Amino acid sequence: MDELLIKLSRCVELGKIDKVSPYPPDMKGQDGADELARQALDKGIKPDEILEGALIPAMAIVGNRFSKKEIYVPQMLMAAKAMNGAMKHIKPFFQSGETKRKGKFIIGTVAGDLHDIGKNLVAMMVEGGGWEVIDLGVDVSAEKFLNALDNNPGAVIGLSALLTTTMENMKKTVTVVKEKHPSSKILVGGAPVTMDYCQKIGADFYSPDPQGAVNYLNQLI
Ligand code: B1M
Repeated sequence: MDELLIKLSRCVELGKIDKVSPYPPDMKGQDGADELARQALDKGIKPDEILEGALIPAMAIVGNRFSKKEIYVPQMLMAAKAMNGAMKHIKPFFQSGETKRKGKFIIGTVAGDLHDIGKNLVAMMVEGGGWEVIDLGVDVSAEKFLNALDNNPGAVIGLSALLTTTMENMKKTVTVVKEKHPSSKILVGGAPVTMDYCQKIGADFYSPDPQGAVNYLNQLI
């Protein structure tokens, strides 16, 4: 692999955003994901190759480390920021159609629930996994999820809930969405949610963490 891509991958893994970013301290003053992605494109490396060869594998390493509790939320956030630093150079190629995403993922925290830290981490990791993410935010009604799916046929839906009281609204959302789109796929997660609950409400998959969500989506393609 090109030396630039190896370096870029390492920057994303370690959360080195750009040259001026002081994190991680032992990389101070060095180019980060932002500069290296630009240099890779300028060198003629295709955006697909940057994505598939450096950015997505780096985020998968980060996600797996987080699942194994080898790293925690702050490190994951830094990696996602570094990924975004590189992605700003790649995004125009998505818009022009030269580079394709794996699919669309609609995510939101269910009605009545304002917790969004976990939901945002899942959104960032899924985007880092090569998917287009439509983030509906927090306190999202079943109707809003349905409307988003109507406007983005074939998208996978992700529901997050952090309260035992709002988990009920996951059930409502699954019912409303599946009634109109029986073949749609719905992924659920959040601290009080379990595989048992997922099956009980007729959702398709439960993941305890962001990488599990990425793995589930990837096996749908
Ligand atoms: Co609230 N809160 N909170 N809170 N809060 C909890 C969840 C609670 C467990 C605290 C406690 O009592 N010990 C408790 C819930 C009890 C229960 O129902 N079982 C609780 C409560 C009661 C409340 C209020 C009702 C408090 C009150 O006002 N009386 C209130 C409710 C507001 C509302 O939503 N309507 C409330 C409010 C808040 C704040 C606004 C202050 C703030 C949220 C800020 C924000 O999100 N922007 C807050 C916070 C921060 C927490 C705690 C401390 C932390 C939650 C968090 O962000 N964790 C939490 C206690 C705790 O967990 N220690 C607590 C970190 C995050 C990375 O983890 O969200 O689990 P998590 O996400 C994980 C996985 O679950 C998974 O991936 C993430 C990374 O591994 N995941 C998915 C999440 N979504 C996924 C979706 C997927 C797949 C995986 O696929 C789609």
